[in-house]
Amino acid sequence: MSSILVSLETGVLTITLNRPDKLNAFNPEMHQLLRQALERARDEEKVRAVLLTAAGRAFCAGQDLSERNVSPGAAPIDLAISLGSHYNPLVRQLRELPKPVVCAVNGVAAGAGANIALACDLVIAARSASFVQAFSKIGLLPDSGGTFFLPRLIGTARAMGLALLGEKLTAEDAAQWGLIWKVVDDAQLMTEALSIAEILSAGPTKGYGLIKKAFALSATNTLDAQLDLERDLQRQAGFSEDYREGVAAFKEKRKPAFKGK
Ligand code: LHQ
Repeated sequence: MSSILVSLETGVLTITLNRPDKLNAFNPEMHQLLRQALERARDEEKVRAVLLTAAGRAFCAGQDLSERNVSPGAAPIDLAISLGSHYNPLVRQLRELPKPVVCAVNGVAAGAGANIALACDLVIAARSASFVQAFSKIGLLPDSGGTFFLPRLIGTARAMGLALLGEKLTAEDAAQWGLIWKVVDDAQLMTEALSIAEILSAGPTKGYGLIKKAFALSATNTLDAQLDLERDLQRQAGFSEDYREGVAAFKEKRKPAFKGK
């Protein structure tokens, strides 16, 4: 059974983490297949939004801790190799994909699993889901962008509490804290997530890509630099077919037919 399932329907590429008996923990194969699926999302014009979710009761338990011999007696392992070759490229790929990525968190998201979810553009969680910065429980620090995303999303006080204590944050608290977009009843998760992904897949894809770029750069820009960036990106957006269609549809009081061009 493949550790990643991929299907394309109405412009939405649904990617499902599929190691449910391992709580969808990452092993090298799952990394490789996920990266390939995201490359497909980038390259195929038909793909206009991505929906990332997972099979079974968990979203993802982070690194598969049973993969290696980590024990007091064993030789030390260089974790930078795993981050450099797997997790960091994955986070960059999600952030740099010029198409929106919706993440439907169906259950617990722990360690790198939580931070991969937060690297997506719009996170929707089932009421029974939770987020755990489990790293400190095993002597590590949040990785996969955790130390970047957490303080920016919820402020340093809450980010530090989560990172130091490694406690479970319920999906409801995550939504209330502004860590994620929203929480829905478990039974509604996939319907709601798919409906959002379909709205996005029928939207102005180029404009969405530019929104992602502007937000990414705002993390380090001054206001002056960001204003210049908005000017430059808006020039590009204004040259898109979808901008012309959007304005025409508004004037004609009809629904726009965006082509993602
Ligand atoms: C697992 C795992 C798991 C294997 C549960 N692996 N089996 C990057 C670079 C390189 C190296 C280091 O890491 C990283 C990034 C990281 O992600 S580090 C953080 C790794 N992840 C964790 O530390 C999470 C560990 N798991 C947990 O804290 C809990 O299991 C969670 C909160 C995910 C779920 O709790 P429960 O719902 O209470 O389930 P459980 O604890 O009973 O787990 C169920 C089974 O899944 C159990 O196996 P068993 O044979 O007893 O049924 C766990 O051992 C196994 N499992 N996570 N990451």
